This record gives sequence, structure tokens and C-alpha cells, in this order.
Amino acid sequence: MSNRTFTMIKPDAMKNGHAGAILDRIIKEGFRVVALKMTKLSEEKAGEFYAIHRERPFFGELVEFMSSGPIIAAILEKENAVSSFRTLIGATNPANADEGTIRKLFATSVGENAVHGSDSDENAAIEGAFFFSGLEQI
Ligand code: ABT
Ligand code: MG
Repeated sequence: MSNRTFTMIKPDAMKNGHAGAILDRIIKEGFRVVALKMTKLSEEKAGEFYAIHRERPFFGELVEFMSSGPIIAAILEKENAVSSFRTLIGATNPANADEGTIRKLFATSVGENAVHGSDSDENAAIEGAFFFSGLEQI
């Protein structure tokens, strides 16, 4: 089991001014920041990142949303990072997210849900490498 996961603070949370509060919460929950940057995805890059959802009906909206404004991308380290972080962010649909989770507090809707968290160790490594070189991982 790897001790790293990958996250993005999505355009809705950036636009709504929640980036600072979300980063503060992540650090207070004991995640160490291995790498961090603010960037903006092109539609092409957003489509590449979410290629697994290419055939889903919401793919077009997802790509449009994820390329609509800046994001913060980060690699995080903690014991059992992937599942521990998914617990911290809560369910994909904020309406179903537990009280106190990041999505319950800050997400807008299922399509604009404030934060991303990798769903497996394998995807955490792939997604981290999508944004960061080895030299950028401290
Ligand atoms: P991500 O962390 O963004 O991957 O979300 P999560 O893993 O919780 O959920 P998945 B299933 O991977 O959703 C990917 C993005 O697609 C959006 N979505 C999902 C919809 O808009 N409608 C849907 O019915 C479903 C199932 C939510 C996720 N992203 N955003 N933003
Ligand atoms: Mg996912």
C-alpha cells in the first residue's frame, strides 16, 4: 500500500474562495504536502486526465468545468493516504457526503464537487506524474 495520494482543488472551490480553508483542513488532518502548484487545465488536458469517463454522458460538462478556471494540484502523503483522503473529502455527490467532510462543507453539486481525490494507489501515481516531475516532489 502506498502512502501517497493526489488531489486537485477544483475550479468551483477556487472561484468561491475556499482554497485556503481546504488546504488548511488537509494539513490539519495530518497530510504532508509533497508537491503543490496552481495551474489551469486546457480542455484537451482535462479530457486526458478524465479519459476513463470519456464514454459517460457527463464527460463534456466535466471537461468544460475542469478547464473553466484555475485549479490547485497537489501530491499528499499520509499513512493509508488514498482511502484516508477519500474519507476526508466525502461522497462524490455533496448531498450524500457526511457532515464535516470537505465536499459537504464546500462543494456545489455532483458535477462541481470542490476537490478530487485519487481512487487507488495506481491512479495516485499516474495522476501525480501527470502534473509533477520527480524533481518537484519534495
Ligand atoms: P473525482 O475526484 O473528480 O474523480 O470524483 P469521484 O472520484 O468522487 O467521482 P467520479 B465517479 O470519479 O466522478 C468524476 C467526475 O465526474 C463528475 N460526475 C460524476 C458527474 O458530473 N456526474 C455523475 O453522475 C458522476 C458519477 C464528478 C466528478 N468531477 N467533478 N468535478
Ligand atoms: Mg474519481
